[in-house]
Amino acid sequence: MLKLVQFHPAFGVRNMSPFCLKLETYLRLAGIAYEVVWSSNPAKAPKGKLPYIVDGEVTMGDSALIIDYLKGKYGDPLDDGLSAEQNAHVLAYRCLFEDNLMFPLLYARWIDPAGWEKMKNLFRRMPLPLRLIVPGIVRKGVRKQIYGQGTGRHAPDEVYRFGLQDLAAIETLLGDKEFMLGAAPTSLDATAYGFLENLVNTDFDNPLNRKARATPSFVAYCARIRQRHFSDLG
Ligand SMILES: N[C@@H](CCC(=O)N[C@@H](CS)C(=O)NCC(=O)O)C(=O)O
Repeated sequence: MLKLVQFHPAFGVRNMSPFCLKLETYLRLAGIAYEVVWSSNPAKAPKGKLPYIVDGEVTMGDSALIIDYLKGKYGDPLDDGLSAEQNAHVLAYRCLFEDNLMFPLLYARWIDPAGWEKMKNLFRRMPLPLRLIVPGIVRKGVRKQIYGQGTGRHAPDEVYRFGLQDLAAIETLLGDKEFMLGAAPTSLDATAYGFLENLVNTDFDNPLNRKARATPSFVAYCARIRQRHFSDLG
């Protein structure tokens, strides 16, 4: 059976990595059988990041490449009937989440002192002296990544303003629909749920989490996907 290698559950959500939760959601929405292999070491992944899959002889990293591979091998029950315009929306909004909102989200967790206070707990089971050294190294790596992308050069209120603009656009797209593009899920919903679940149902205290929790359509969307597609996990 296909193996999904991903981080352990944390902070009250199935996965605190939006990309791991995206891929697991995709597998569930598309009805592809899989088993989870838990990992806390992205260094062992083919591209140095989680999630990745092992499917027989195939070991593959990157959720977007993996979904393309899965569509080729198992068919495309989610996006098959989409028009060219709808496919363009899937791509554009996927990039809004993954290549834009991702950076304010990383900032809120790893750089904002309130987020960092919570994130430090992820390392609490490491043996000494690693527990004292590794958190700072990981945080420094994330800081470098955010600075390189550009978001890390902004003042906190500017970073959050960009993130809130993304959430406003996503709220507009969702409107009062069941899924991002209508009554049926598409692959965009895998990405959307991966991110929104992480904002609505974790208790980080920052403008992005607060906005997501205060947006009824986001709260209902996450509850709907949890109930329909993750209820077997309790
Ligand atoms: N483009 C990748 C992004 C995956 C990604 O950023 N994973 C993060 C967790 S959210 C990770 O493994 N970070 C560990 C690291 O960079 O060392 C995908 O779509 O799978």
